[in-house]
Amino acid sequence: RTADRSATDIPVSQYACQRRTTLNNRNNLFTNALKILAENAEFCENEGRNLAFARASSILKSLPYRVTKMDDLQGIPSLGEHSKKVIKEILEDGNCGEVEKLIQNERYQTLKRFTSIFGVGVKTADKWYREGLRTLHELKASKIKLTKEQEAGLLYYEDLIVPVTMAEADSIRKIVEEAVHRFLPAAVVKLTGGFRRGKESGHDVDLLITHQDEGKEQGLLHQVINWMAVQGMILYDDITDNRDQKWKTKEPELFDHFAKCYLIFKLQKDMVNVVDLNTSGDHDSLAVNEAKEMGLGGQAGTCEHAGCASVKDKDWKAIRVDLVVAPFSQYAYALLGWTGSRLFERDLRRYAKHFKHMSLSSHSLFDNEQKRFLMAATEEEIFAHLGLDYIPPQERNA
Ligand code: 8DG
Ligand code: MN
Ligand code: MN
Repeated sequence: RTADRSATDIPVSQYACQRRTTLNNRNNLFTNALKILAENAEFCENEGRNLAFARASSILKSLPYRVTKMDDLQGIPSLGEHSKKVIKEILEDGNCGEVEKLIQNERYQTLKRFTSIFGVGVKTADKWYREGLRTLHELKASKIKLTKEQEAGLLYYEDLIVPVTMAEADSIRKIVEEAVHRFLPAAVVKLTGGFRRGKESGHDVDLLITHQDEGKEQGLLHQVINWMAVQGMILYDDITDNRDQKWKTKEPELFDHFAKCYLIFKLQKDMVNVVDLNTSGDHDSLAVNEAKEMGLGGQAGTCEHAGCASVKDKDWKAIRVDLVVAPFSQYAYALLGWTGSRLFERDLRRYAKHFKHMSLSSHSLFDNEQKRFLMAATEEEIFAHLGLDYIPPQERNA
């Protein structure tokens, strides 16, 4: 089949939940550039611009062909003038001047560096930048007061910037499941997030926990965390119940009230079945290179700084893990909400509101006209309530 597109092709929806987006992205060249522009808009706290570039990037990811000429974009929604200009430039010159300049830009580089630390958001990174800080060394040397979370983020930085592999995610799932079963033998521990969408690596491991007998799951999270802490599996933990302020301000739409725990997990390397722990694609080159420059990352890394975990041949890896506990009656909604991608979730909610007058969250679906909650035991039922074709997790990589 040729890569050509014709007017008879099925129209592309502006809603990510009406598109099938696999990991087979034929338009990497464009989406990588748009992602950088989206990221920079985020660093400038320009939400509208951030979303516009994110949407443009997402729509290109869903196309079953590679864009080779501007004509290929006929009838494709969500592409603003700016995004089109970027695509045109890449088609003509192989790259985009604005993006090339941006990746050399000191503020962009610094904010990217600082926000790659666990616990550091744009506001904090920008404050540090304005105070004249540029590198992690300068940050550590400064007298700036860090939160407990940021301290842990810096301490395990070199590990946390290395992508988590599927094999690692799977062994952590099994370890957590074993811990959970000590207290509730029939509980379910499900791998969600990017790994459920078929990604081979990710920035963390997202685990959703539930139990058939609703109510039994109460108190479980504390028990499990305590037990794992005693086993020496926990480097950092932050349990929240329903005061998840971080997410409320950052992404109010994705905010939920489940008991959850943001962890830094200590994974013994011999617990992982597959050999290659240190290599993986999809590296964040800026952050990884920086770690190497600092003598932090890579194989032979040691750091003179007193606060750094000295790393020569250590037999474990620090890994970010999100644990979420959902009551059984909300499980399908929680599963859908925690599988992502972010943009897919966002568009599901937007679609529900605009076309169905319904409010979707990770807890429930509320019909604003019938004034009632719609129950669902499976994700398929939720899509059916919304009048949408079912999109499996592997096709939610919007
Ligand atoms: P990655 O980790 O592989 O980089 O990608 P990901 O798995 O898609 O991203 P993620 O940041 O781990 O998020 C996965 C989904 O979980 C996403 O759809 C949003 C949701 N999510 C969090 N944290 C929170 C939270 O605190 N509250 C709510 N409601 N949702 C959250 O990750
Ligand atoms: Mn994740
Ligand atoms: Mn996560």
